[in-house]
Amino acid sequence: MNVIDIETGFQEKIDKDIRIEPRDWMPDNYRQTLIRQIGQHAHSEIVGMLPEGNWITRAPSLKRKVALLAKIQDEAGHGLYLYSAAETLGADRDQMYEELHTGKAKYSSIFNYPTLTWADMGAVGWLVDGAAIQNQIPLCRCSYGPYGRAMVRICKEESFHQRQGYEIMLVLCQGTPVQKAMAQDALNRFWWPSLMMFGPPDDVSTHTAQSKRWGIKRFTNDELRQRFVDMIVPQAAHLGITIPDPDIKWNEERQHYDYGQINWDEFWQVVKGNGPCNKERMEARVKAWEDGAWVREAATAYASKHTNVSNQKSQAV
Ligand code: FAQ
Repeated sequence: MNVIDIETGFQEKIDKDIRIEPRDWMPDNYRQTLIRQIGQHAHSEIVGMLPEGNWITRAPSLKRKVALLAKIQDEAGHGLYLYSAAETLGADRDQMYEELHTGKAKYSSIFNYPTLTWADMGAVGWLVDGAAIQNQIPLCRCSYGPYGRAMVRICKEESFHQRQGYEIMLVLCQGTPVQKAMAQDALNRFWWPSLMMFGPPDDVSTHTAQSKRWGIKRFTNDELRQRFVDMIVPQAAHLGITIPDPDIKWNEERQHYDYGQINWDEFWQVVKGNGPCNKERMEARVKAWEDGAWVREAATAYASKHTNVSNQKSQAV
């Protein structure tokens, strides 16, 4: 079989929705695209712990604190499944961390915005996890097996996160006028950055067309963004708060909500490292990595001692 036949066979498998597994042949660009996307996704989960971690010590009740801690631990778990999925493609985890810490690897723009009030914990769960779910449910059908399977569990947990975020918003919106104003302010600040999470518009997105052909992405960035808007508008109405976009209105012909212009300059500034918290986020990750050096050294020493002992035992047998 020549290379063209192998590539054709690979695409036929994808077109028939047959999963690609780690030991299967795959084009190098397919592998690299997945390592890039899964790596960025893993980094987003890990950096995404920081804006919420900011509120653990200030959660308004024990119940809220326990739920927030559990959510943040879930995000850590998601990062770990995703790093493992990238490793099945030959990526090296330490190198992925290195790329994050030196600013070479991207992570989601949304986590470079500050969380200023408790209501932001509601808005992050409702909007950020809500956007994550819209984007990630189709990824459960990703052509690459380990990524798709990791996404099934991740999506179940993200759905729970969204419910708890919405419930925080609901309680605030049914509370005092000051609490409701806090919820409105959180929506005002997180609305546009949440729309940006879906990535650049389709006519600018560099990877979408090829990723769709390969069954990595099932929908375009704009399609998923529209689904998100359609889901959130009635939920905001139920909460009794206003989306900060005067152009939001139901379009009978399209059977979708129209929405206003996204500030793509702001998006690219944040992606390039110039968002309100990029520097702070990276400093926190690098510090955590450096502070954890002794744990990694101890684990490596323990593992090598353990391996030596079991080698000696098997030699004795
Ligand atoms: N931020 O050609 P496209 C979460 C980059 S997890 C920064 O459209 P693609 C859980 C993109 O990488 C949230 N960069 O790219 C949680 C590319 O740059 P490159 C993360 C962005 O890959 C909740 C360039 O722009 N989710 O929230 C962004 O086809 C609460 C051109 O873009 C995932 O990662 C952005 N928003 O589509 C945790 C899901 N958008 O690599 C804690 C998986 C685009 O050429 C609390 N990823 N860029 O240098 C995906 O679905 C895709 O990668 C997209 C981007 C849709 C994000």
